Amino acid sequence: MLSSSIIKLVGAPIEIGTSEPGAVMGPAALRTAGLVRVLQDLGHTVHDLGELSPDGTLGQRTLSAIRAWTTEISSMVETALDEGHLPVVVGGDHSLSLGSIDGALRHCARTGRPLFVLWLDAHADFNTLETSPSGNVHGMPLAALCGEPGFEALFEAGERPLLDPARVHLFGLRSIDAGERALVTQRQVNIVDMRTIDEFGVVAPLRRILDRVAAANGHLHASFDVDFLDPTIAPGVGTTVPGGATFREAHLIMEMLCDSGLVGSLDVVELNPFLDERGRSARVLVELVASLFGRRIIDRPTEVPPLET
Ligand code: Z70
Ligand code: MN
Ligand code: MN
Ligand code: MN
Repeated sequence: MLSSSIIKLVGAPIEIGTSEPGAVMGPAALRTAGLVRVLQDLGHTVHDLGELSPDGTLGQRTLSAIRAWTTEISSMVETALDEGHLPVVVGGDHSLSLGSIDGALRHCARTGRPLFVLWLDAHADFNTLETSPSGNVHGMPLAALCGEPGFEALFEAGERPLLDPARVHLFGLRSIDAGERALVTQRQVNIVDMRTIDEFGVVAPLRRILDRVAAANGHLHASFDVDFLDPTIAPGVGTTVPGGATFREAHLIMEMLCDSGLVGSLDVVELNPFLDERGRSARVLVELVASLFGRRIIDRPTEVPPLET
């Protein structure tokens, strides 16, 4: 994480993309768990833009209501990046990434840097309106961003930069629908699934991704879905999938991302405080964000020193 950048924090309490109510309370729970204070205590300047609430979306569950969110989030993220700041969007369901990644793409289109996405999630979120078994838009944002057909209603009319599926890295995948499985293969999306993590741990696969982004001088957008974590440490999410990342794996990932200095924008999504247990999930998320933004146990040497004899 670049220590010089100002963090632009915005809440996106959207839950139109999911069938499980409660994600609307996500930003409030993260604030209650101390998100802003933790970042400030690490020495960061936080510009807290509060919670977005696009006109005409209250009570609406339509694609055009999602478009209103996409448009607002996108312009906030693009502006923040243009100003050299680091946007953090806290949700809210995963359909908010339509906006954050669209904004990052627009910014990158001007700077010429390639955009890479690290999608920390149990799911691929690469369904189309045709492949989706649920119809929930939070299972579709990557397909929409990569230009799969049928998503015109989610974006403002006119040209938009598309995400290159070959620059998307799914990480932690362990639940995928048949249609999206075929599609991610066809589009050559990069996948580190749970089996890979079980075989090799998180370090080797993540280092490969970070090396690739660094070699391309890319902008890395990290999108963190709570269900990436094992439900035993983060039960506060609409769709729990067993076999998720452990507390230690998740922290290590955040520490490696921090050390890399490559993350230029971040989403924290799908926290559902209504389903949480005494704030546990919100607290874990705040801890993880702290690790991403520079909290460490000790300023460590790069190698464990040899024992003195
Ligand atoms: C399923 C669908 C999903 C998040 C659940 C689930 C998608 N593949 N995404 N939770 N974040 O309905 O498309
Ligand atoms: Mn997701
Ligand atoms: Mn720009
Ligand atoms: Mn998910």
